[in-house]
Amino acid sequence: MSFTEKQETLVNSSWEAFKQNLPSYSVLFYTIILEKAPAAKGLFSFLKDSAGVPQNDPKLQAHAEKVFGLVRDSAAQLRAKGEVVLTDATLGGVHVQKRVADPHFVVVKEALLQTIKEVVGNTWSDELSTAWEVAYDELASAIKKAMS
Ligand code: HEM
Ligand code: ISQ
Repeated sequence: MSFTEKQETLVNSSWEAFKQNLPSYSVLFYTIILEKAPAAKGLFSFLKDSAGVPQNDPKLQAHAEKVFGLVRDSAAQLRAKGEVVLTDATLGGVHVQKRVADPHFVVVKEALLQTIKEVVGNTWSDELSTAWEVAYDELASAIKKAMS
């Protein structure tokens, strides 16, 4: 099934809500990732030297915003042309260098979906969740392809 206008709208509106409170949602995102994969802490330059997840770190926020923003872009691309083409040619190399593997992509996906669930509160729906999931999966496979 192709990515619908409704799905793109659902992703866009929750992306806007995510950005409204970036400081707290970005901390939530990393906190969930580290709960699921404690060893991932050492991978991130902006996490490895701090005790927990730094609460007011512009770099951490910018990285989280970039990840969610790329998933949002992926939704727009799926809607416009039915496929995701990486706009950042360095994305494969960065993740190869950090030795990111398939199970990590599952962890980041679950953390992203749990964060969005928190962002949208009682407007959460299966349809919204599926829209983010599809956009993430297509982006993740484009990154994995660039890694191989
Ligand atoms: C770096 C995006 C999946 C770990 C980056 C960068 C981007 C990015 C844009 C460049 C630096 C930045 O601006 O943040 C994504 C997207 C993903 C994804 C869109 C999934 C669709 C993963 C996964 C892991 C991971 C699964 C493993 C836990 C890292 C690390 C860096 C990085 C460790 C280097 C961060 C640093 O500068 O210290 N990623 N990534 N990424 N990514 Fe990912
Ligand atoms: C993956 N790649 C880059 C940045 C990230 C930030 C948070 C969680 C996962 C990430």
